[in-house]
Amino acid sequence: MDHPDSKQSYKSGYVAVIGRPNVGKSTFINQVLQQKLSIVSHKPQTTRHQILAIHSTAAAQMVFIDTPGIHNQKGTALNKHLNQTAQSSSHGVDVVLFLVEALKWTDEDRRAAKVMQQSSAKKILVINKIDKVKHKEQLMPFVERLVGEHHFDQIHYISALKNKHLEPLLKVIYDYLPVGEPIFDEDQISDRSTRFFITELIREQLMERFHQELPYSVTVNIEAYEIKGRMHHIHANIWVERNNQKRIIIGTQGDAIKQIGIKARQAIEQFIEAKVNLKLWVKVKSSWTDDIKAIEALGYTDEFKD
Ligand SMILES: Nc1nc2c(ncn2[C@@H]2O[C@H](COP(=O)(O)OP(=O)(O)OP(=O)(O)O)[C@@H](O)[C@H]2O)c(=O)[nH]1
Ligand SMILES: [Mg+2]
Repeated sequence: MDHPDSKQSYKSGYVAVIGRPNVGKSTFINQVLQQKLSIVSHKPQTTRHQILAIHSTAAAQMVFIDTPGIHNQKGTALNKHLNQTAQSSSHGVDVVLFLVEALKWTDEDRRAAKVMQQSSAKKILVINKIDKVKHKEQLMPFVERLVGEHHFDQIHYISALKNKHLEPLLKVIYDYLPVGEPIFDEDQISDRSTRFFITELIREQLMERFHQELPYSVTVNIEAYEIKGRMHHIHANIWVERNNQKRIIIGTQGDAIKQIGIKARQAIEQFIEAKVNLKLWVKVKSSWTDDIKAIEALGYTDEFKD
């Protein structure tokens, strides 16, 4: 996005993207950055870490915060941690984008709206997935209800997937940002390491293939990373909670894990632009989602700090 007055008024700031699971938060951010920074799937609770996505243009630096979807599931330490992560990200930001799915309003949206309402930032209601709405006149009563219940500074209708109507939204975000220098180096696109993205690309393959069979708590960590010549040798562990989940991932005669390995390797090669030798191990750690120490060990407390 270029603005004629960009030299006098370079702007920078933080934009939290909040909403229940599966509304398209990560899809939106990837589309703005034109880069797959955040993994996407049709299974709710795909995003499990707070990720900064840094969008630098000639006029502004918008630091988007992708957050785990705010959900109603109680119980495990991981679930609580995910909600806390999403909640804390709405504080200390300049703009909050509250994403909803067109014509869908659930208890989880309501819960997410409560979080959004606590923020003192500018609030933009973003109705996503409008490509799915056949009868656009249905949007009016839907939106009227939302704005009757909550305060918003702006309303936008977009399709993140089809890249529709993102420009006007970006323009408004720009308007709301304070004048300021870039916060991050303009070449930097995220606060996360390459290792982090590698584990996410492996997890994405697992989510895509086993979205029915596996709980969202499957996690991945890197055991070893060695560069020999031009080849990156990566050993990664896939953590599950039960033996039967391990059997599912491995598949008959190792068929499933082999396929996942191939696809993940290709995605990683594309991401790091180098040849990769990927080895995957499936390991069982019972009830790690209930174990705060295990969550720490797997990097869940390594969140962005102000
Ligand atoms: N039709 C349509 N589908 C979309 C759109 N945006 C996202 N999706 C789909 O919705 C699903 C969820 O998208 P995500 O971007 O993973 O959603 P999220 O809000 O990040 O979800 P969590 O990380 O689980 O909180 C994926 O299957 C996307 O392809 C859209 O504009 N139109
Ligand atoms: Mg997401």
